[in-house]
Amino acid sequence: MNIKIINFQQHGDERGMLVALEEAKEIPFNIRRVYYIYGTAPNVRRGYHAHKKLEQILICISGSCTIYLDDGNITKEIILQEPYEGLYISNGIWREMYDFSENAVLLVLASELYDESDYIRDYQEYIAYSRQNNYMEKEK
Ligand code: T46
Repeated sequence: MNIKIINFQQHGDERGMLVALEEAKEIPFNIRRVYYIYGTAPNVRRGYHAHKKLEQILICISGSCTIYLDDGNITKEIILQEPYEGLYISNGIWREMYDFSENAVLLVLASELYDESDYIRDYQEYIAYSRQNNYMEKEK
C-alpha cells in the first residue's frame, strides 16, 4: 500500500513550535489545493472514497482522528494526533476518517484541484478499479 508517515522538522524555541512545508521538499508533489476539515462529531465517519489520480498529505494540526485505508486487499488504521506528522496517501487507496476529537482540525495538502470525476465513491467499483490497475498489495 503506497502510504507513508512523514515526520516534519519542528522549529521550536521558547516561543513555541513551527513547522514549514514546501512542495518538492517535505511534500512529494506540487501543492495545487489546500483544504481542512473541522467540526466533525466523534460519532461521524466520512470519506468512503478513493481517488484515481489525486495524491494527498493529511495532517491533524489540532486534536486527533483516525484514518482507515484499504487498497482492496490490505487495510490499515492510522491515528493522526501530532501536528508535525503527515500521512501521505497515493492515488488508488480507499479512505475513511473517523474518531475525530472535539478540537480536531484535519489539514489536507492535495496534488490536484478539486475534480468530482476523480472520485470513486462506490466500494465495489473501487475494488474492480484497484484490481484492474494493480493497486492491491499482495498479502505477505
Ligand atoms: C479526501 C478526504 C480526506 C469542494 O468543493 N472542494 C474541495 O476541495 C473538497 C475536498 C470538497 N468540496 C466539497 C464537496 C462536498 O460538497 O465539500 C463537500 C464535502 O466533501 P466530501 O464529502 O468529499 O468530504 P470528505 O470528508 O468525505 O472527503 C474529503 C475530500 O473530498 C477527499 O478528497 O481524501 O477529505
